[in-house]
Amino acid sequence: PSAIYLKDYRPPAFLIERTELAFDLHEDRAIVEATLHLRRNSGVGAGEALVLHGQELELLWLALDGRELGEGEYSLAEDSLSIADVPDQFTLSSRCRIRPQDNTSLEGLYKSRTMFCTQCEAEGFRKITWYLDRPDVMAEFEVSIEAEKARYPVLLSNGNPVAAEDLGNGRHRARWHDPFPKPAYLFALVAGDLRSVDDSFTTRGGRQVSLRIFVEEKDLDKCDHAMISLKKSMRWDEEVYGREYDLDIFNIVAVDDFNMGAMENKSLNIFNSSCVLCSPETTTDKGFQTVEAIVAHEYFHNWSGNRVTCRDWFQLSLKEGFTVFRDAEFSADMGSRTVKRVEDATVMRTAQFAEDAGPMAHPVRPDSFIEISNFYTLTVYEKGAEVVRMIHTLLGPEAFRKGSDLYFERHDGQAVTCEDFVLAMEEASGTDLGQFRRWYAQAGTPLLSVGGDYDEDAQTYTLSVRQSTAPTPGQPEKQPLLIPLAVGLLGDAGNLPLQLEGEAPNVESEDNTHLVLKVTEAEQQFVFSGVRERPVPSLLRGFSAPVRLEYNYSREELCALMSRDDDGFVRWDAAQQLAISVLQEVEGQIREDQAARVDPLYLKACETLLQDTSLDPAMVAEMLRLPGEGYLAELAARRGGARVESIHLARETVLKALALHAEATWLEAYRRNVVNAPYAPVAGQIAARSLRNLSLEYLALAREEHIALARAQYASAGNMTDSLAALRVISQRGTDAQRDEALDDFYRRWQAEALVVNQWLQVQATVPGEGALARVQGLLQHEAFDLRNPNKVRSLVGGFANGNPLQFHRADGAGYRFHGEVIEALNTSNPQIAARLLAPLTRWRNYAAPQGAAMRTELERLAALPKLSPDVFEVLSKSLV
Ligand code: B3K
Ligand code: ZN
Repeated sequence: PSAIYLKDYRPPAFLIERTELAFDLHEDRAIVEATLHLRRNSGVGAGEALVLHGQELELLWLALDGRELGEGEYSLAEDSLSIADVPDQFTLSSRCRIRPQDNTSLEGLYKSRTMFCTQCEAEGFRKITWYLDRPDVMAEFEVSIEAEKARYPVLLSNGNPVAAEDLGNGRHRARWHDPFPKPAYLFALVAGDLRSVDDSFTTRGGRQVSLRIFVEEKDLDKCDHAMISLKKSMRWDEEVYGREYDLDIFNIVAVDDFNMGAMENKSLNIFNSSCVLCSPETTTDKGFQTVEAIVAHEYFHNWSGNRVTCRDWFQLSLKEGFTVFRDAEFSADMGSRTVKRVEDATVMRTAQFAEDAGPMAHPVRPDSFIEISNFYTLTVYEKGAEVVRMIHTLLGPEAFRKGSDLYFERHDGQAVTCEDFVLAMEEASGTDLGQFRRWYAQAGTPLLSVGGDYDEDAQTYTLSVRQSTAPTPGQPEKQPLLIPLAVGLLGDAGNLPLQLEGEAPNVESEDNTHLVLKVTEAEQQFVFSGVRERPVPSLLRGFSAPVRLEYNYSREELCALMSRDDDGFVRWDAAQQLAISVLQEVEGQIREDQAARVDPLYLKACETLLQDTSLDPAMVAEMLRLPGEGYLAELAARRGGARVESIHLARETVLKALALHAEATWLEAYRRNVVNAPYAPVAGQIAARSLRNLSLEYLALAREEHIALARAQYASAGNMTDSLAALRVISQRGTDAQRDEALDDFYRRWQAEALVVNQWLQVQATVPGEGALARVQGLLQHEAFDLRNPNKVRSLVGGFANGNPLQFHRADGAGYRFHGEVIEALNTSNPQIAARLLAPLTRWRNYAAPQGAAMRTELERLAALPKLSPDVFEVLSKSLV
């Protein structure tokens, strides 16, 4: 496999105006007839041959303008079909045989349990028929689907239904027409025995849209939340972005076997069932929030992605970064803005920064790839969203809205680039984003090192800021970026008014205590005047840029920020930094064989926080949740290599100290935060459950007797959030017998609910102790497990690698070997999932001996296998250089 480059982009030599597809679906095959109305792209394709994409297609027949082509008139290669001499305008018709039943890659047309469905993004359409499978080729689609009526009563595609016929022989046919030209990656088809929950929405402009969520009959009672979320999203996009829905139908279909969360196909969104089905009995609070966010995300794509799409896959963040920003703001508006920001910052700092520091590091707009499926990453999605957020911060909400209006209006119906987005933002706002553009091209996480200096006589406070970005693969030199650095200064009695020397009085925020500094140089100073006392700087407020921030705070200063700053993100961050500094200190003591001593200052600060009932319990919970072992390992990598055992021990030591120090307060928080109202996934209840269940975790650590609380909670829980939280505590902290009893009971109760069983698999993957690997290996054979189902693989295998650090990183390398063997099997059946599972092993450079070396050994073993998929090949080869 070889790389393709952004710099080699060329417009298509041919365009397709109309695409007619006819599917004939059978139990052992599908026949696909396609008629493409093609024409040369003026000025580009003169004299060029027509080259179509195709994969795993059996070509049965081919005709140009109605005349069948003989073997000498076209040529077939591995993944392409070329015809040398074609007119400037013509139709090309083909008939192919494909085998959806055997398609385990879950890309193209495949079968999920009893239904046919499709996943075409990025390049899956070429597994359906010969085509110009690239996003800058947009066509109007007409689709007919024929199938057995009894097995597949529901036949769906994009756009509007135009006909339904009974064919008399037990088969029937439906025809669909999508009036909006679209790239092939937005095509979708579903055929199955499905029921629907129906509703409707009237747009601001008065269009009546029929909304339907299609599921298997048994899941009809789990669609309400997704439907409510859909209607909220439709309203929100009208109110916040002025975007209305544009067809009379919007359909969602839930499928069990799906590589990603969901897919925004025009008017026919296909969802992983885990991202649409919800009920209080089977779904956690987190699950409800995920469903709301993903329904919104896919809906928002109708404008940011479908009406305006990407010119090529290097521009993926154009639609994904923007749409993630949109869904994040939606979630913030629906729930708690600060909690949402903290969650997103956590994903950035723990997972995206790790990607940026690893062998697969790439810019938000990558400049090369081998397999595009490997670039649906946290960098393209989440960092891409942070880049859009920074534009929002720099422009302000009104100018940003003008920019998005201009972008949508100017590019409606087009396939465009990230540059087009930035240009629209620049033009509408009059802001120069010249230097800012580097965020799209430069990989890696910038480091901001900040120092503060107070001059009591002059009453000035100087922030000295240095920025730098470490080299990433292929990018040894880095340039300074434009970084919006939101700051405040915390004084004894609250946040101080800010006045930058030499600038007009700060009017940016009402109380003048918040300011966004524009960092543009490698080194820069900002002087505040009229500062009457020595302040504690409150930095990177609201996580104003996706950077690592270094400031040498004392623990007292962190305590001050944590308890008194008026920025919620900074308070949380201070709590995290304090925890990290304590954890690192304890780890040092452990490694030196000293008695571990947890700083009482930290314990006291935490207890004070927990006692403060005026705070949002959700924030208190986030502040008292210790950073995970994976993140601590990532930090340790920069300090000489992570040692999993001492990191684990240190974390356990601090957890236990905090549990014991505040035992009575934890118990009080546990009792206080009980929710008596009927279950609802609303911010207030979610917050209470979150702090209550965190309290339970600490209590179980403080004293064995408190396991009884978890068992009682498990026995009486009326919702999945509380039930699963209790099960986790029992499995992590209870005796073997208590654990086995609870796990058996849980399975017996929920074995008919696949999504709940996945949670059960995940809980087991994280059970501590030597036996963990054997348990996980055993579960691979369990009736509830299926290697072909990505959700199950993620729960069990992903759950073990990411959620059981001590056992995954066993010194004997058995955890890595097990993981590698699963990847080996998936390399053949589902390359996308195989490549994703490689991520934890690619971090081998972060780990000290013996783990680091053993991880590398496993990667080398895999690299030596014959027949690697391009997906797996790309990750392996980049990880081993
Ligand atoms: N656009 C899809 C992702 C498709 C993944 C293809 N490998 C989901 C989303 O981001 O909305
Ligand atoms: Zn998306």
